[in-house]
Amino acid sequence: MSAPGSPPSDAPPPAKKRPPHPIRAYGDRRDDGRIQLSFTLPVAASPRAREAARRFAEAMGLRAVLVAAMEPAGRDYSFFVVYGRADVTLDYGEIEVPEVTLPEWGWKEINKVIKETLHRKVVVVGACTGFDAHTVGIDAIINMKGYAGDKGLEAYPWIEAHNLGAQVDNAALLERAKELSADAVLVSQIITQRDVHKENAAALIELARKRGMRGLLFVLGGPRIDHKLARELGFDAGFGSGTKPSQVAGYVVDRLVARAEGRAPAEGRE
Ligand code: B12
Repeated sequence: MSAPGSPPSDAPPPAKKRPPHPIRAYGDRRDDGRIQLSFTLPVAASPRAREAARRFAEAMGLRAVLVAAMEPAGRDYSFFVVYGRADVTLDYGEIEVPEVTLPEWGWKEINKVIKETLHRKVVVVGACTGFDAHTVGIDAIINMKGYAGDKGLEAYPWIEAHNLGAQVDNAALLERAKELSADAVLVSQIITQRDVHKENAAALIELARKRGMRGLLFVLGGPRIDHKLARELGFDAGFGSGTKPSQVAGYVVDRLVARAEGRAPAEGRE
């Protein structure tokens, strides 16, 4: 747990200049720039299709292109694997990505911190929202059995967890969060076709703002979600593939404790 008086754990770290660190793709030798790329074209497999794949990769800027595999992928479609050289150098030193800072707490410690610091149960409400019916991810976080040997939030005596399941409307989720006086709202978005996850997640935050509920903690999760995207969509934090329930519980409790100690303001609270 962060010491009282220390900066909130989701505050951006102080800007520190990293030394230049140029990187190129690694194929057979360091800095050779060789990469492998796969894609599908809407043409039947044939010598012309193979040449189309080569030109396609060249048009993307690859040099010395080799079409390593061409496989039919249904009628009138072909799947290609190409190798080529990308003359791209990046300065790794310039790359900054916001990351969720998590306390290193296990089940026992999280319960202890809630009991001794907040003196009440933490209430979370979660759902897979919109058209999305993929419940396995939110179940992994909330349900008793948990994920990868890590107990789910329902297994924490000091957390009251409500899993609303699949295809939950944003308005219904907020309504339930209000009824339950929830501390945190957990949202799962698995379907990303046509960026529906972004649209749906941003709409939830917009609605929460309109209803004066943005002071709750909003956490977004799913295989294509990361902290940066979640922050851009207006959430407090984002979690991707392989997330364990104790990481989510630790994050939520750390934030609530930080707020209780006056180290972190509730976002959007007027
Ligand atoms: C199982 C499955 C289904 C099941 C879902 C059953 C259920 N009750 O969930 C069924 C058969 C219903 C289904 C249907 C469809 N599916 Co499907 N499905 C899958 C599949 C095979 C596995 C998903 C899964 O369970 N993963 C396991 C869990 C544990 O992982 P996870 O979701 O990533 O969750 C972890 C993290 O992301 C994170 N997390 C997730 N949510 C949250 C939330 C919070 C708050 C936090 C903190 C963390 C967190 O923590 C979890 C644990 O680490 C995937 C392919 C794949 N291999 O991933 C396709 C997949 C997701 N499905 C896909 C599609 C397209 C569909 C359909 C549209 C197909 C169709 N044409 O009908 C429908 C959509 C139905 C709908 N309305 O949503 C695509 C999505 C493509 C895209 N990018 O949009 C995938 C990727 C398959 C593919 N390659 O095309 N599907």
